[in-house]
Amino acid sequence: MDKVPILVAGDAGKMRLKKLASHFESHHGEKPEFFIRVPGRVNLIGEHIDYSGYAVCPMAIEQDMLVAVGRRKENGISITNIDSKYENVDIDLSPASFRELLKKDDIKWYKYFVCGLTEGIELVAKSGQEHISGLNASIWGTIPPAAGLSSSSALVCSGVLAITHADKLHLARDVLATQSAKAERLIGTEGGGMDHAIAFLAQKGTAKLIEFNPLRAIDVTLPWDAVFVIADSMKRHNKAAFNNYNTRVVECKLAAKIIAKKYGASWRDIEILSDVQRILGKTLKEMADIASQALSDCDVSEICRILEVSTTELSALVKIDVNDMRTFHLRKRAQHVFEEAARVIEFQDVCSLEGSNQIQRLGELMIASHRSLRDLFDCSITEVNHLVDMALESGAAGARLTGAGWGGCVIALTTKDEADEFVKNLGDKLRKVYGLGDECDMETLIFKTEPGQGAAVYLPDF
Ligand code: NG1
Repeated sequence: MDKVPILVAGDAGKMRLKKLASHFESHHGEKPEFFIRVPGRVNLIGEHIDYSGYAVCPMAIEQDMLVAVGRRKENGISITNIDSKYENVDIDLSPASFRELLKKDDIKWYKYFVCGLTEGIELVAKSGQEHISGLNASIWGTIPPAAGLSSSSALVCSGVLAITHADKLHLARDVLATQSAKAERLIGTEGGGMDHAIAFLAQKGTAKLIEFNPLRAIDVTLPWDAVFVIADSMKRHNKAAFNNYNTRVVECKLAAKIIAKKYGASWRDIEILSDVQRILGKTLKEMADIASQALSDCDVSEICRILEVSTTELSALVKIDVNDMRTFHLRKRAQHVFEEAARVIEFQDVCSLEGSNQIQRLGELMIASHRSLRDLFDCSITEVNHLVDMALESGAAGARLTGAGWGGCVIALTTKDEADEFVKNLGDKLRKVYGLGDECDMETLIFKTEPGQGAAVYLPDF
């Protein structure tokens, strides 16, 4: 697979690079050598299924993390942010000091970048290359944090790319994506690989079907008249601060093991729901039926009884202390995963077969996806459900929660002809509901989005 492109910025991009370069120079006392740009993403469909091994359909967005980078002779790394609400930090540039910092429970914005540096250094070490002693970095992010648009992963990917590029290690984009997904788990969330994959594999003008094991990105050409709009519920959810995301990961793993055991497969080797589907040789529809028959809500003792293991053994199998968990909603979670995986395939099919009612069919799939996230996966909240309803009342063909959930953004589908009116209608509703005055720039809360470019390196030519 090819490498991250090294580009020269266009006029608009150059203005931003210059501003970041001047911030960099005033903090680090020298000019940056290069810039890294990693986009955020919006997931069109396929939510909470990447960590079960199923394909998802995201696209990169315009909002991004821009990082100015310079090597330095002295040991250590100095990280600053153009936004002064994010504190600066100086640390040793060594995996040991990174791991020490990541072990602490406090939530600091730069930890995501440090996760990326940690795994980036690992890649450099594996390549047999010497890694540089020090690095200066200044960051400018435009992705709203904790809003389901992958700001954290963009920061992680930036860390991996910054250190490997500084060390002159130009790796294939899929390798960088895989290592970045591994890196983000250092923060404590057991996420899938969607965000890092689209960050590195995105291409302007096309959404991507991202498949896992092995990682692959296939173009999904959206209907010519489709317009996607992101709307923000203004509710934030930092998934590293709560265990609800990891709980869903564990529920899906346990569902996979229990189905495998009930169907006589070697359940200890089964990690994820797509494994059990493959072993049983069933369709997604058949798997959804199996989930509704073979699974139910269970507590820890019930799961231990079914799998014939102790709680200690169970905790080791799913890599968390199961005693911290009460009820596992295995049926609902697995049913969502199999049905959502089928919706992704249908979404791609509808996109590839031009027809008169493409938009309507895509919209229906998005609505079904949202209902499933709300009712089966329990990862939506009242405000997000309300936003989806308002988007549909304002004329969207479909709308759904995007990203991990429990707050964040909604992605809505409309058409070229109706997009402006839709944005205005929904904007007016949001103003009323959120009680926003005329001074509020609605474009930060509701905006059209198009498939953007993946990660790139920029060299200063000014
Ligand atoms: P966001 O929205 O960035 O928190 C998370 C996971 C994805 C995926 C989605 C739900 C990480 C880094 N990201 O995304 O892998 O599982 O939730 O579809 O864990």
